[in-house]
Order: sequence, then C-alpha cells, then structure tokens
Amino acid sequence: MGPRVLQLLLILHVLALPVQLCAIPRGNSALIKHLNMELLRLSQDLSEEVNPSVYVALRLSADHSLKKEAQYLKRLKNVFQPSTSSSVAGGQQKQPNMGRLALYLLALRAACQNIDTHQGRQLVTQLKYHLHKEKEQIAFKGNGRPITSYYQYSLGVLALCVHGKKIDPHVIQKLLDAENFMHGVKLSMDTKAMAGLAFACLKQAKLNELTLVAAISLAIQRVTGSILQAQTTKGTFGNIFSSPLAMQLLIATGMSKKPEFPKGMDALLGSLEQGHFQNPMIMSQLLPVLNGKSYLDIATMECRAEQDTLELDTTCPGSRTVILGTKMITVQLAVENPPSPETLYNHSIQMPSGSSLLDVLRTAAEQGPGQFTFETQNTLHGPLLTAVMGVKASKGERRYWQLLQAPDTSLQKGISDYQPQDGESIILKFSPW
Ligand code: B12
Repeated sequence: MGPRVLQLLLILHVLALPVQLCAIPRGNSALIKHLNMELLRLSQDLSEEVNPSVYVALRLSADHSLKKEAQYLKRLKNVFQPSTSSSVAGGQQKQPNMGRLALYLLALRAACQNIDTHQGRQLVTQLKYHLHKEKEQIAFKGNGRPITSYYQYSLGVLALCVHGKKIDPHVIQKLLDAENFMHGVKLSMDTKAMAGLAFACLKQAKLNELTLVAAISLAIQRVTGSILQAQTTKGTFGNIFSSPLAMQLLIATGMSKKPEFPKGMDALLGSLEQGHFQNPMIMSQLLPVLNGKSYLDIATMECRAEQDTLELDTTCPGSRTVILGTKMITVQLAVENPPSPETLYNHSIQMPSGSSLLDVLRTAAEQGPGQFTFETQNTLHGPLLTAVMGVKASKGERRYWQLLQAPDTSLQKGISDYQPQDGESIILKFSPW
C-alpha cells in the first residue's frame, strides 16, 4: 500500500463521523435550506474559485445571510473589476470569457448595483463587443457556429437584457436562427433552456420592433414545446443536470402550472435527496428553481426587506466532503484518439472506493512516469480535462476529451465529481463537439 493510499485512508477515518451526523435532510423545505446552506458555505470557502452563478443563486433565494453575501460580492468585484477594488485580484483570469462576464453582470443586477457608472458602462461595452465578434463569426467565418458556444452567447444576451440594455437586432437574429436550426446546429437541452431564458427576457423587456418580437414569441413557443416534449419518464428534461435550467425556463414563461412541472420538481428533489447535486455550478442553477425563481427575476429585484435569517451551520462539513472507503477497487483506464485505431494507453488502476476519476488519473500518472500524462484547466464547473498523453485541442479546434464508460456511455459528471465503481472501464476519447 503506497503512502498516498494510507494518507487517503486516514482522511476517511477523520471524516467518517461528522459526515454521518450531517446527512441530507428529508422534507422539501429542509432540502432547499440544506442546498442554500451548501452554497453559502461554498461562498465562504476561500479555496474555491469565486463564481458569480453561486452569488446569483444566493440572491434569488428566499433566505439570506446578507453580510456573507456582501463579502462574496466584494470578492467577485476583486476578480472581475480589479481596478475598482482596493485589494489585489484573487488570481483568476484577467480577461473573463463572455459567459463569465455575462454571469458577473447578472450578479451585479442581483445585487441591485447601479451600472450606469464609468466602470459599469465599460463592462456593458465589453460584453456588447464580445457579442458583436460572435455574430461576425457566426455569419462569416464559423459556418453558423460562434467562437465560444450558443450557451455563452445566450448568457450574454440575457445579461444585457436583465439590465434593460438595448441589443443589436442582428445579434438577436443570430440566436433566433440557431434556435430555428437554420444552420443545422444541434443545441443541447441546457443551451436551448438558456436561449429560451434570453428570449423570454427580450419579450418582457419590450425594447424591440414588432416583427422581431413576433419571431421571439414564436421561438419561445418552440423552445418550451421541445423542452416539455423531451421530458423523460423519470421527470427530467434532458438529463437531471440540464433540468434546473429547463425548469427555470418553464417558470419564466409561466408554464409552472403544466403537469410536467411538478413531475420535474419531484425528480429534482429526489436527486437532491440522494446527494446527486454536488457540483457548485449545477447547485447554483438548481436553487432558484426550488425557490420558484428564474434568472428573469433578477431584472425586477429591488433588494429590499430581505429575510436575513440564514445562519451557517459550522458543525457539519460540506456535503462535497469526500468519503473514501476502506475497500480497494479496480478501474480500467483506456485512452483513444480516433481515427487512430490504436489505444494510446490501457491499464488497470487500484484505488480506494469512493475515489474520483481525477484521483484515478493522478494515480495512473504516478504509477508509470511518462506512460500516462494529463492536464486540466480550472473552470466554474470544476477541473476540465484538456490534454491526455500530450494531445490537446488547438485554438479553434472543436475537439475535447470525452469521458466515457465503456463501451460508449458518455459520463454525466466531470473528472472531479465522478466516482468510478469497482470493475468499471473508463475511456478517455478525443472527440468532436
Ligand atoms: C458547452 C458545454 C460543453 C462544451 C464546452 C466547450 C466550449 N468551449 O464551450 C464541451 C462539449 C467541451 C463540454 C464537455 C463536457 N461536458 Co459540458 N457543458 C457545456 C454547457 C452546455 C455550457 C458550459 C458553459 O459554457 N458554461 C458557462 C461558462 C460561463 O462557464 P465556464 O466555467 O467558463 O464554462 C466552461 C466550463 O463549463 C467547461 N465545461 C463544459 N462542460 C463541462 C463539464 C465539466 C464537468 C467541467 C469540469 C467543465 C465543463 O467549458 C466551458 C467553456 O470553456 C454546460 C451546461 C450547464 N448547465 O452548465 C454543459 C455541462 C456542464 N457539461 C457536462 C458534462 C457532463 C460534460 C462532459 C464531462 C461530458 C463527457 N462525458 O465528456 C465534458 C467534459 C469532459 C472533460 N474533458 O473534462 C454536464 C455537467 C453535469 C455535472 N454533473 O456537473 C453539463 C451540465 C451538461 C449536462 N446537462 O449534462 N461541455
């Protein structure tokens, strides 16, 4: 047994007791409070990257810890507007991507911050510039595809809209075209939901010409229709992790009275109870739904008479605390880079049960120095696997390291959240997207 395994086992013994005492509660309101608390706890954890989506979720909640929310807003400002804050930036990226900038603008609105200031106008101009460049890419260079994704494009439109900013009709038109499959682009459920939220905001904002408003209304009907139709027998829309955004759209468009909605809510609460929501980003997309809110509610927030009643329970560790088992498991790890038929790596790895896929990759890299190598990049969603055996997507290349359970089931969680089972075979496959 290696020193790393011993170290992990020791952590298990230290953690086992408090985790047992702090199980996920039963009952809907207790569950919602528990999730709220988890996000509040995350916001106070200085080792976690600041995430404007977490802030937005806390603000859209019924219960608040106003002091802690204010502290978190300050940390966000340090990162996203370092020039305006007194302290040094927290080490995050200098230039946030379009989606993060959009999320930050949503966060500022959720804090009722006035952005009609010099700094605020700069942020808006920056976001408009990103959207303009994306629009050009879609029209001329990208064959209908943006530089980032239609998900981030939709977030950009939504953020400008909740601030009541006028948006170039051509920018809106490109999103309408994508939704209408004019370019043959297949949008994921999450992307459809985010685009739908952007359309719903544009419709309410009444800033556009009548013909555009008519096209927007039609797009909303199509998106909500296809989301409702996609409901699975388990009640989810797409998979369980796309359901929070899908349900936000149903709330935003007044469809929460449809019979599909309570079924979806049951699925979300059931999964929450079973501890399936542990990723901060997904948790932050979920909490508003459980409070009956969507991102559209940010537009009308007044930040007055809020319930300052949420107290952080310091006796329990966060539910994301890892519990490793004493049993050892075996995981098969293979690496494929099609069209090459050869498998670049294929070995079995021994790990304590409860280890994450990231732990498996680390162990593989330690076991055969030079044999297995990998790189990750921090995102708001956690560590993204960006390179394996030196292979990574070049700039503009639409390929990624897909995580599969053999032979071809795409994993629904990332490397730090997914816990392989004994005997499981994982394939890392360099795939197009
Ligand atoms: C677009 C997208 C992708 C694109 C990103 C490419 C790009 N340049 O935009 C691609 C196709 C590469 C992708 C890959 C994966 N994705 Co994805 N993705 C999304 C989506 C629709 C939007 C993400 C986004 O733009 N966020 C907004 C910006 C502002 O945040 P950001 O942190 O800067 O965004 C980056 C990260 O989110 C990262 N990213 C995207 N997906 C994932 C997944 C994980 C686990 C991590 C750590 C990072 C990550 O790419 C973004 C752009 O750089 C979300 C939907 C959602 N509800 O969040 C799903 C989503 C996050 N993805 C998901 C999954 C499961 C994956 C994969 C693990 C699938 C797989 N089996 O391989 C892989 C990642 C594997 C790896 N190498 O580590 C799940 C995560 C569920 C969960 N339990 O947490 C989501 C929620 C979709 C879903 N409903 O199932 N994804």
